[in-house]
Formats: sequence, structure tokens, C-alpha cells
Amino acid sequence: MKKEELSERLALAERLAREAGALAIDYQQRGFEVELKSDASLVTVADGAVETFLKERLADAFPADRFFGEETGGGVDGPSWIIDPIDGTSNYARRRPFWCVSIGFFVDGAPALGVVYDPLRDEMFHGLASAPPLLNGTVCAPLEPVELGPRASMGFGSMETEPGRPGLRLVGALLDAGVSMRNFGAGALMLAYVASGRFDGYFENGLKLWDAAAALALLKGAGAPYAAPFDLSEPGRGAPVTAAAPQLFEAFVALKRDLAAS
Ligand code: LIP
Repeated sequence: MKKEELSERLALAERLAREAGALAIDYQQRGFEVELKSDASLVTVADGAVETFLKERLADAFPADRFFGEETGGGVDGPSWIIDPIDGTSNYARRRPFWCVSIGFFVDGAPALGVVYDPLRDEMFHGLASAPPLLNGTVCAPLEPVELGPRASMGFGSMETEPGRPGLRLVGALLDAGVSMRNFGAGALMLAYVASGRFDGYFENGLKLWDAAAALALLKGAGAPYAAPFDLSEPGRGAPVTAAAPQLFEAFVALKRDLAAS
């Protein structure tokens, strides 16, 4: 896809992310029912309404593009929008101020552009995967190498309770190494924080494609090493996602490997 075609899509995604954020805030102010999904995650009427808004507006503008969203599904065969209408739904539902609208676009199975918008702070992390990410139009500083130790701060997400609980052992080992650890409950926003240098790394065992798609484009543009082994033939399945600054990424992968072998 030509750069002009991607830039046109990025410009619309930026406009729609703001409108979607305003819609989500409006629902929050009016109040809504919170339901439990089959995977025990929370969903509100706002999630569906925001996703429908984005799906319809993107389809109007680019009818040949595919669409894959957390709430309405779809497919990713061909140029595809991958949407998490409200990432951090549990925070949103309980009025904890850490959630975002995440709009990603993949071409040939790879991240091409991303918009991660935090409406509460009016902070938009956006860009093409072929260029450094922007925060509200300003280019983010290049990521500096960081050692695994007290100077590093990392985010983490839900830790599936696999046999032997490797995720918890990994968090414990990082804490032992002096790394500052945070779990803010919105993987898309946390990955955007890594791409923009606010955190040095993030990992989550079962992150979904819709959580990560937009931020992966920002990380690619930032030159941040990451591992996101999604199987696009089954786009609803989660994957163990890791992203970090240079040096920290390699040290984290080695630590995870050593723990698995012990
Ligand atoms: C959330 C992710 C978060 C994860 C939560 C949930 P949602 O996405 O952003 O990283 O730990 O379990 O999946 O469901 O709020 O869009």
C-alpha cells in the first residue's frame, strides 16, 4: 500500500479516535450496565457503541478494507483495521482513569499504522510504522538502551496461571533485580508508553491482537524490539507479548528463558 494511502488512513483514524473517546466519556457520564463476558472480562454498552461507530465510519471511508474488533470480530485477511474500542475496560467501568481507544491497521499481516488515544488526558500516540511515533504531533525521542536493573521500569498485564506459574516467577525475578514494576490494566496504553519512552518495557502472557495492534505499529516505528507471535489465522487467540528498550529486551528474554529451564 502506498504511503499516501496509509497517511490518508492515519489522518482519519486520528480524527475518529478523538470522536470515539468523546463518545466513551459521554457514556461514562450517563452511566451504563457492566456485563461479564464468557472469558470473565468486563464489557459495557459503551464498548459496543464505540466499536460500531468506528466500524461504520471506517467502512464508509475505505469499504475495501477488512475490520477486526474486540466486540464484533471480523477478519484480518487483507488490509485490516484492528480495533479495541475501549482498552482497559475494567478501569473504564470502575472509573479508574487509565483506558484508551486503540485503532491499528495491518497490511500483509504486519503493523502499518497505529493510533492509541487517551481521552482523559487528551494524549494521542500515533504514527506510521515506517516512522518514529508521535505524541500529540511531536516526535517521540529515540529509545535509549536500558539495563535490567534498578534504572528500568516495566509494565505487566494479566498473568495466566500456567503450571508452575512462570509469569509470577518472572515478575518476582524482575522485582529481585530492582526493576520498578507496574500493572495499570490497559495493555494498549502501556505498550504506547513503551514506544514513547515513558516505560522501558511491557509484557503480558495472553494479550489479544486488538489490544496490541495499534501499539505494535508505534513500537515498530520507534525501533523497539518486540515479540508478538500472533497467529493471524486465529486472530481471536492471545499471545505472549513483550516489548522493551534495546538491551532490556534481550536481558528480559534471557531471564525468561533461564527461569523456564530452571
Ligand atoms: C485489557 C488489556 C489488559 C489486560 C486485561 C484486558 P480490555 O483489555 O488491555 O492489558 O491485562 O485483561 O484484556 O479487555 O480492557 O480491552
